[in-house]
Amino acid sequence: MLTYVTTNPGKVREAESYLSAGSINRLEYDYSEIQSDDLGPIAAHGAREAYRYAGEPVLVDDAGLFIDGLDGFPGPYSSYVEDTLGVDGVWDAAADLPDRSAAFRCVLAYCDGEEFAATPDPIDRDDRMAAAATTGPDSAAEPDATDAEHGATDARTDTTDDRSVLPVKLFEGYVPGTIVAPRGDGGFGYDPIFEHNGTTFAEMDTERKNAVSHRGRALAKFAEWFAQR
Ligand code: ITT
Ligand code: NA
Repeated sequence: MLTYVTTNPGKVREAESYLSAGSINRLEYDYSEIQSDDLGPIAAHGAREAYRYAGEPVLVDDAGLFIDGLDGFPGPYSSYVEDTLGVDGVWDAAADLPDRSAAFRCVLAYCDGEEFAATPDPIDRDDRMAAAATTGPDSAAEPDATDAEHGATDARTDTTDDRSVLPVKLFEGYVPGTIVAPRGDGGFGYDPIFEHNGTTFAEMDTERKNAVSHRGRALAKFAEWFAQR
């Protein structure tokens, strides 16, 4: 049984739809989020913490909206910004940009306390990131540039605790789109202002969103890998 760790019911709805309901538990555990420009280290740190807490295989989901014309804002701060500026506030901030292109990103971090087999040659950027972020005790003891970039930074700073080097496997999904005036009442979060191929995510049902979304793509990679685990 796999435990999906999140305080966000919208994420669980999408994961259940993708992985089939009944195959995951939801654990509403608010792990600590480290400061980083990158979702990978945040998710990896969260997965280690959640695994220590739950003691069973966990999947942590860190996501964000990145608006090109605002230098990637709100990015890793998407949750905080939704709570403060709000979705309408983000639309206001983007409305006058000459170019309103944006992307959603999602990083799924899996931890079950075990090592992972060597990853085959990466086939795209997302897979390269997943491969680079698979860390064990050796990579944590001898950090390299890839490590520092992609996810094990927190493992090195927490040297008092051997368990901080728990291996974590990352799966990234990305979807490009455009920021638009809010439309639709499905989905959650920034879905009403994110348009993909003429339709906002809030105008799509869960299945249709999963077929193209950042989370759906990350879930697809995870499911393919997990089936062989
Ligand atoms: P957990 O950390 O407990 O999983 P959270 O909602 O705080 O829940 P994040 O830290 O990943 O999740 O913050 C992501 C922010 O981006 C948050 O404001 C979400 O509402 C929003 N978000 C994430 N995925 C989204 C999606 O598929 N569609 C719209 N908004 C999304
Ligand atoms: Na969060």
